[in-house]
Amino acid sequence: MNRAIVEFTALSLVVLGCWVLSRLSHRQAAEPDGGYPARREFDFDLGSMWKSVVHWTTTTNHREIGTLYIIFGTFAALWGGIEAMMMRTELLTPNASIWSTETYNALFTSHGITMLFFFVTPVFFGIANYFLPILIGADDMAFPRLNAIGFWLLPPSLLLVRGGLPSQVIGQFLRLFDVHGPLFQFFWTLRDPELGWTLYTPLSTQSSNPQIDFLLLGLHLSGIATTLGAINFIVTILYERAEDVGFDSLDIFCWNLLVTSGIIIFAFPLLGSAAIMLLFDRVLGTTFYAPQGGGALLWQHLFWFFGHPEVYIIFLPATGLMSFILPKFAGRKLFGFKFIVYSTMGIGVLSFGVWAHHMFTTGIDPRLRASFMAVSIAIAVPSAIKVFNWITTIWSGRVRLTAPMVLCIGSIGTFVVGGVTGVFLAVIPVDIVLHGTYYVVGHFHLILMGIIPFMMVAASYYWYPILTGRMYDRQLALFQSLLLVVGSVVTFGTLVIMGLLGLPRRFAIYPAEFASYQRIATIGAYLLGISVLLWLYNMLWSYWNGTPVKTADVWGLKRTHQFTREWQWFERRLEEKYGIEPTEPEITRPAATSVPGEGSPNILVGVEPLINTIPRIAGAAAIGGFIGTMLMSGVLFTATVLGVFDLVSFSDLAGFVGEQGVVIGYLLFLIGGMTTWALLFAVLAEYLPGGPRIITGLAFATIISVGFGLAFYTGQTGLHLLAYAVFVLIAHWFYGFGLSATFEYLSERWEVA
Ligand code: HEM
Ligand SMILES: [Cu+2]
Repeated sequence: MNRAIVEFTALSLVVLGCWVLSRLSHRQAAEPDGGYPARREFDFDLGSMWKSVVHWTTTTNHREIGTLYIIFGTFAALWGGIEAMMMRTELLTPNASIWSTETYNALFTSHGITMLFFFVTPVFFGIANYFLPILIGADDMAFPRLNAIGFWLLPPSLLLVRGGLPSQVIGQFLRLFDVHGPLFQFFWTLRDPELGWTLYTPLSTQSSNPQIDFLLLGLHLSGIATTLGAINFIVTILYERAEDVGFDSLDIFCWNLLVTSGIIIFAFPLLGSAAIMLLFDRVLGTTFYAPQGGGALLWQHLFWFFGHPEVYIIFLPATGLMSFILPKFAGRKLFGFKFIVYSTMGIGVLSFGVWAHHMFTTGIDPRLRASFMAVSIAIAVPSAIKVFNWITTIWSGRVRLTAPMVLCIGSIGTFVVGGVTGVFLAVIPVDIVLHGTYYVVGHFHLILMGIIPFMMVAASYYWYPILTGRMYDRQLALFQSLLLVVGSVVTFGTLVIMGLLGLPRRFAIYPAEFASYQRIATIGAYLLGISVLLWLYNMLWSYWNGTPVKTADVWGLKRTHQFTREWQWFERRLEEKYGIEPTEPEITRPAATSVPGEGSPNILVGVEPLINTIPRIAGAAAIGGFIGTMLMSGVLFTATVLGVFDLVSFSDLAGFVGEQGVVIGYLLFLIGGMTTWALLFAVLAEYLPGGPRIITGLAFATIISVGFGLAFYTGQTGLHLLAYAVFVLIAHWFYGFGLSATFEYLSERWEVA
């Protein structure tokens, strides 16, 4: 099939569908009721259309620019999403029967680039533009015009990066009319590149497709746009806060944006420089990445020095949204606010020190490799702190299962598996086996899909009343959220399994025995696609037909004193515009207390004594970790003797680290077990919720075992598989038990923790 035409048609159909839907829903739109006006009619006379074009292209209002960003990002998401569906359709059969292998290569390249640069960052910038000034009590961004420029650089950069597809469509169109000559040739030579989103040299220097040059320029331009935006956020947060917003009372979403913007400032200029050097190699004959210059490894170092921070650039705003939204529906304050801020900053710094974990298999010096392994594992600690704080926030809260909350919980689940698989990839021996397989694709999609769009959708529901003054269809939203979670787990969980079974990534053709797995993944992907369309439908339809909100306290946030600034702003607006009076709930309860069982323990009290006791309790924690790890090893050895756990391949893996592989591997395992989790436990021990610490320990161990089980799965089936899973679980329970029991015991005798 002709890919360009199919893709172009599908995208046009979705966009057209949105337009038709908005026309239809507007025709049926509810009559005005009382003080609440119906939406304005679409005006079709040229004069007013021109006026609104001028208005929207010249606006410097942060909320309007935010809206533009969100619409642009949604469009890019649909484009990239259609490509994802096309790839999964191709993978239904083991041979390349629907698209050619070249087309498949082009599809995964443009899918990745579109999603990372034109969907995720713009949508987060949109949300930030809309809400950041409101959340910090500013009138607008610090540099409104720079803000507008930052946005308007994006459409041309998208066109430069994705020019291959439109030009191919135009070329085919011209051919219909039998046009020849240089114009025709021009459109015919540009094609979507087939490089992968990492643009690895020497492929990217040698490929003759001129579209790659445009792509590099476009990436450069989008980098400039992103950097401008980041500077604006930083200055706005530093200088435009209202008098009563100090850094201690800056909300968690803005904190995350601040750190993200900081990372952007260091990461994107680097990408820009590296891309320009690549462009020079291609068109001016320089030799930056040629063997006589820096070689192909230079590109990889430069690219990943940008690339790893980039994954956090797109991940941190999502965690910010989670930390912001989750407490509202858990009915209690965010647990461990300070620790979440610290962990965010920690990630910001560490993210620049781990890039070479993407290059473990390139033959860099083993001693260098080992240090990158250590830092990569260390970066999991701040990520884990976030997860524990979220779980703990839910733990003794009173959860309301609205659509945003379903997405928050689903996100935590997918992030845990995504994060733990990441930790395993950070271990050199495991990475050597799994690098280049679907396992990696599963790892990053569980995070990229399982927290970023989840949180964007959650935010779109949570703030829908502020954005539109109406409520979305809640039933549909609940269904859509569930479908999104299920679709992601099915799709990307299957990818992890296929990777463990050894299927290499980035091939259109694959061995036939994987066909049924691929089909399951594709079905999951279609569920995702349907879920996205349902979301789009809900957003558009409810814009015209949703029930108008009658109070600003849509979510009952006043009850738990969580009626944050953006809602207060909304309340004032409702009163000014429609005369809707503020409401007060009958009963309120504290969102945080230190009384057990009532609200949350307040971590802000007593940070200092905690820090003083850390050295003392760390020792106790290490003992617990040692006992636990010993017990865990015992269970795993038993499982080996029974033949359900494959110790041989497990210890073979350790051999990759160095000569004394097995011993070093085991020592690493032991020391890791004794310190990492034990320290986490020690730091949080005082605040661990839910009654006995032992239950908490077991619960956390259960969570960790999922990732472990997946990572060290060696192909067991049937009863063996069951036994394997049971042993992994028991081993981790022993670990959790050893750790928490030691704590429980010591806390009575020594008053540790
Ligand atoms: C919890 C800490 C994390 C660790 C230790 C970790 C570790 C790793 C490692 C070692 C790889 C390289 C695998 C290989 O190519 O063989 C990798 C790949 C990747 N990770 Fe993570 N990761 C973590 C979190 C994240 C997060 C939060 C994101 C995104 C938001 C992410 C996105 C990616 C992406 C996109 C790739 C694949 C890049 C590519 O080859 O195309 N990771 N991760
Ligand atoms: Cu990385």
